[in-house]
Amino acid sequence: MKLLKLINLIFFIGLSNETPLDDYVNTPDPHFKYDLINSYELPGYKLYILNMTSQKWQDENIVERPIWWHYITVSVPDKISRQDASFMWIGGSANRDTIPKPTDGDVQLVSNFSLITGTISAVVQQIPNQPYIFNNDPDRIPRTEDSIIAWTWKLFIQNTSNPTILLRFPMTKAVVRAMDTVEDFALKNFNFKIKKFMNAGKSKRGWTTWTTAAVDYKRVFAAAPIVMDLANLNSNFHNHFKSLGGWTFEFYDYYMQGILNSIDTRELFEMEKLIDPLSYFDRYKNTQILVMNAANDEFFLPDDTYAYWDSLVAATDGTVLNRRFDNVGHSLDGKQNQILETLSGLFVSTYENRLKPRLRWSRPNNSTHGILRAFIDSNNILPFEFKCFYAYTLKDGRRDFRRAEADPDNPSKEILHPVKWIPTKENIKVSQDSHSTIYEIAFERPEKYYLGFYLEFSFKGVNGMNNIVNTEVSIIPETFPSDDCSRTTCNGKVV
Ligand SMILES: *[C@@H]1O[C@H](CO)[C@@H](O)[C@H](O)[C@H]1NC(C)=O
Ligand SMILES: *[C@@H]1O[C@H](CO)[C@@H](O)[C@H](O)[C@H]1NC(C)=O
Ligand SMILES: *[C@@H]1O[C@H](CO)[C@@H](O)[C@H](O)[C@H]1NC(C)=O
Ligand SMILES: *[C@@H]1O[C@H](CO)[C@@H](O)[C@H](O)[C@H]1NC(C)=O
Ligand SMILES: CC(=O)N[C@H]1CO[C@H](CO)[C@@H](O)[C@@H]1O
Repeated sequence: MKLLKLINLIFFIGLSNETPLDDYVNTPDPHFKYDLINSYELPGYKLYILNMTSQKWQDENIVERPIWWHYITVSVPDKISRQDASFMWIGGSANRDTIPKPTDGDVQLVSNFSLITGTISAVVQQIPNQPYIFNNDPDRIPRTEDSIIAWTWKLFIQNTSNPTILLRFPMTKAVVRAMDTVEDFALKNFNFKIKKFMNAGKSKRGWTTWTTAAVDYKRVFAAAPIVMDLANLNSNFHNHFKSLGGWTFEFYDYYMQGILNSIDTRELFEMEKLIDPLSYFDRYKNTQILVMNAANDEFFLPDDTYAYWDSLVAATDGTVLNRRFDNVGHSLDGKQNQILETLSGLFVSTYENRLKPRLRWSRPNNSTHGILRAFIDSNNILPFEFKCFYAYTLKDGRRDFRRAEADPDNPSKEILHPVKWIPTKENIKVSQDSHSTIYEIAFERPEKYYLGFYLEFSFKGVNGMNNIVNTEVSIIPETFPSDDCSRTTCNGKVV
């Protein structure tokens, strides 16, 4: 008995059991195929546009159009530095959009990436393959983005016996099939044997980055989920309610579908087991994860990380990295170049197994001050620059750092909420102990409103690119402006 248990432990240590998400993704679908539909010869690289059918999701009784297809744009640079790795950018857009062109934003991102790194790079679009009309939807609305996700969450919460109804399932499968497609295309056309991928995407595509890295952990060697860190969902829902006294206007679809009444229910916990990144952290042991967030995100809060960061550090042996972009909302508008630099730096340094920044921190607040203390090990590279960003919230009653808020007179509209993050190098104390260089900043607890602050470190990376990493955001005072909720008292209002 004991021996059997031990053997089981040895086999299963570090890997959660197969979940219905693994089963769904790994089940072959006879609809899977791809065709080359266009190509371009451009200075330094070629683009190949593929039309890939990933799967049939549900059937005609549930959805009007169950076949999922996707444009995949593959960028092949003339000068290839490595043939066995690739980058997959997870893109959105709708299934009625035109065939991708070299000037499209996502196509430019992967083209630039392939030129900088000398690797085949691709963007897969129509994740999800929207818009969608559900047959049991009395309004028969063509749904997109959060409206579809909220609808499928509602269907799952009503009847948890069919997990594949969750949109995360086909979204994840489509990206895994996109990797299969690029692998096959590169082998047949160039005789390159791609064995590993780095994945990245924003928002819903960021969540799909987490789940793809989980189900395909052997192939995904690096993953950068961007503006999507609501891991530990139920716990973070509480954080949102206590911080905002309601729900950000960006959660409108979830609010309207009554999803927020399900907080603390068995159904929500069932859903977490299937699609919450936290449920899959033990799959990321050998994957370089870089979590990128916006300091003024309208969906998410700066301290959402408190609910999962330590677990992620433990699961990845401390290799996980954190990047926060100041003074920008969920769209990350204007940060395209920095995202490109961060992604290409991550790819090359991980592929080449170069020394990466290793940053730890703690928040040893005392009775008068909020304190943030960051540690960089002595045997690591040191930053050539460091600074702090801090910001005050704007009004009573909310711990709210968003770029925009709901118009109180018309909650379906948003108005600007200009929280400003200010950079400073003053008052950062640098010291040494036998193991590390220590950077410490302290702020007095404000008498009014909330104060957020975090540290930023810039390291010299490969090919002249910089690696910038951040600590979590500290928020003082540590109190919350609103009472917590449970189940139906969570419905609240939109703010
Ligand atoms: C892509 O494939 C889908 C599914 O087979 C098809 O409906 C669509 O017309 C194709 N699009 C193009 C541009 O070939
Ligand atoms: C990529 O390259 C294009 C020109 O080909 C350029 O306009 C664009 O700003 C570059 N950067 C990003 C992040 O896409
Ligand atoms: C839940 O869905 C399953 C099929 O997935 C069905 O067999 C069952 O009857 C449904 N239960 C309810 C209460 O509708
Ligand atoms: C709290 O820490 C700050 C910063 O180190 C320090 O200036 C202050 O004296 C401390 N307060 C107390 C009560 O220890
Ligand atoms: C003394 C004190 O108030 N310490 C607080 C510092 O902040 C953390 C949260 O980040 C609280 O848990 C501590 O109570």
